[in-house]
Amino acid sequence: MNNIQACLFDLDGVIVDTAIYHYKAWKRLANELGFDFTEEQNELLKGVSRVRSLEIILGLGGITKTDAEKEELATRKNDWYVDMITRMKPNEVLPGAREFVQSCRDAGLKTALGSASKNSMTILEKIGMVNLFDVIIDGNKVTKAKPDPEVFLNGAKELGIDPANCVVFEDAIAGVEAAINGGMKVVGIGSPQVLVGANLVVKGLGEMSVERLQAL
Ligand code: B16
Ligand code: MG
Repeated sequence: MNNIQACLFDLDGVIVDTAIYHYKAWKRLANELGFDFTEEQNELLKGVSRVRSLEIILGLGGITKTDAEKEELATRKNDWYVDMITRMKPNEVLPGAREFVQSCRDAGLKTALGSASKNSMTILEKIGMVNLFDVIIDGNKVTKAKPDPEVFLNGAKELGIDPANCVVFEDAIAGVEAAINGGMKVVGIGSPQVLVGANLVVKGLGEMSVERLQAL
């Protein structure tokens, strides 16, 4: 039996599905730049930072931009994205996510958010989940992107829990690797073929229970 004392959650793809809003905003930007951007290509951006996402999109369109132009483009995309997420409702939480985070807390486990998104607070406020996390580490608080473990190690440190006693919930392969690199257990949300290395892979937090954590 392990000694899990804290659960650290990625946001996009684990608690909510904001990928569709990211996609709409990036597609609008690509179209304005004169090329298309498909939903399949959007998969490349999961868990990736805003700046890196823009670089991937510019690469797909075969376009080169200066750093100043890149900043302007990323801001333009983010303004459209923020416009959409500020209209999010509590019923957009993924099935079982709110209940599982609450059951972790009821069982005496600490909870933290570990997300690459600089818009994490806006999303948590809109879905009414700010108070379900003891610690919130978002894209404004880290300098290194996943698979670097910084986001999760900072979460564990702020919680005061040893990384070996933490479990991370992640939908992106870079996030699964970040958890492993940080010496933590990891539950993948998605496909076992993609999320290689996870201790367990489920389709969503609705399949999780505190009891299942003991078998990791
Ligand atoms: P923002 P996560 C990530 O969130 C998203 O998966 C990724 O698609 C996005 O580019 C990134 O946040 C940055 O988001 O532009 O809002 O700062 O999966 O780490 O919760
Ligand atoms: Mg994610």
